[in-house]
Amino acid sequence: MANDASVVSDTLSPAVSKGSLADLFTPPADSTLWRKNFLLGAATASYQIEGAVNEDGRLPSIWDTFSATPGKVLAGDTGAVACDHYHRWEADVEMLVSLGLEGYRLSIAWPRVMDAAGVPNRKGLDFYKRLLNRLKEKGITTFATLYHWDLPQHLEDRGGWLNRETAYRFADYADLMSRELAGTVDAWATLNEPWCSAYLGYGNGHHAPGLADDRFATQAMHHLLLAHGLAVPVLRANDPASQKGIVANIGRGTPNSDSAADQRAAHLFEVQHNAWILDPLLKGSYPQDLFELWPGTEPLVLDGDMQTISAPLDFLGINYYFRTNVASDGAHGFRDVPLEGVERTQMGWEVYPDGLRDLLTGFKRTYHNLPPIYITENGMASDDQVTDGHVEDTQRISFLKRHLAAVDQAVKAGVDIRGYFLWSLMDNFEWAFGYERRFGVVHVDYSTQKRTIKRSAELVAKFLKERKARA
Ligand code: IFM
Repeated sequence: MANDASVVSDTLSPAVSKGSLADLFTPPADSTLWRKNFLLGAATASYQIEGAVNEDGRLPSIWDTFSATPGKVLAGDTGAVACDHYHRWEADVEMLVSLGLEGYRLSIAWPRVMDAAGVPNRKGLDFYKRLLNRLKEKGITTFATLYHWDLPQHLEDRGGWLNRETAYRFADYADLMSRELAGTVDAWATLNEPWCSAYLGYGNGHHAPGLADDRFATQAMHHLLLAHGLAVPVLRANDPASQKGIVANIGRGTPNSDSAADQRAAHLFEVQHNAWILDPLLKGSYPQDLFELWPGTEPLVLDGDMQTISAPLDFLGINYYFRTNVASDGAHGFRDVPLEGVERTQMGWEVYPDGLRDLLTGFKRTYHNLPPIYITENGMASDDQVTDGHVEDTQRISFLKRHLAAVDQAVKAGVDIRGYFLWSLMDNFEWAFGYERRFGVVHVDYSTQKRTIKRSAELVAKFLKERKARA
């Protein structure tokens, strides 16, 4: 099906060529960004863009169930149609190529490629084969995430991530995908943001499957990480030439005062958001402070699990969005103390690029075996409107420039960062916030599926073109 995307032409729109907006984005001459081998790409995820939830044998996922439950998603939105990427993928790839982006991070929908008995669904597999082959033909570096939250509902019906068996089913799924897609994927990420799957899905219920118990969160996290650890050797065996890693969302917590209690609160915030994932992966143990925060929530860990989970990684994907200012809650934990007068995005998230730099340099100090890093997501939501065919997303342009500068500072401080993916290529289904929050560098009109390149994407394209010309 044809797409109505207006792709970037050789002539930039007048506002960009005038220079002022371009200057808002262009990195300084000594920036790492100018290095040709620093990968710049964009990211998406299956449930957020594909739609076609009932086509070609796709089975229901937990997000189909959750979004169909009244009150769970803003305005009752669902991913049933989303960006209709399942039908428009060819034009979407053309759009990505026209922007000069060098990398594309996508995810595979588990319920599209395998049935409850583990039998492959050829039609679903063919979709990803066509897509990945086309990306390779176009010279795009491909990052494929196996699990970006769309668990098959039949697995949730048997306990989902609370059931240890799900980790073994995930390894079977990784086996199928890496046998079928070997050679078309440059980098495999097992999981996207296990913190969100575990905590938002099973700890506070804001995401599918909507359960709320801290004990569930820690057990679900353990099974997610076990699934990751079981999948890594399978991916290595089936597709040795590719990189294997995992994607973690990280959060910066800063203390509301110099008091020891608030300092401790900020530390615990980062334990809950970062060490909970990174310690088991990189140290082979859970941070004990986590169980001080949530007494009695130690997950059931069997002999050998931590060794499985801490299998060496080729890369670590890092997703960063904002910081949280916290104070002691007067007991063992922390509470958010939102700062006033700071810049925020449409999500209400504070714009805080230094947090990205500080976390990255901190990880380098903490984890001696820190693998090479890709920033697998960074970006912001704004209430973007199309006016006279253009979208002036000025705040995003400045946001990207400042976060890319933070990445550059971290590289210069010695952190091995190999690339950066914009979140997101296009506006999409933002989970519990539905379609209201727009994270794309391309605008999507959901009533017509028309794509409009936003000014931010034009500037990224302009920069990439200049970088290519200089190489
Ligand atoms: O849209 C999400 C994405 O799926 C996972 N990381 C955060 C993004 C913005 O909330």
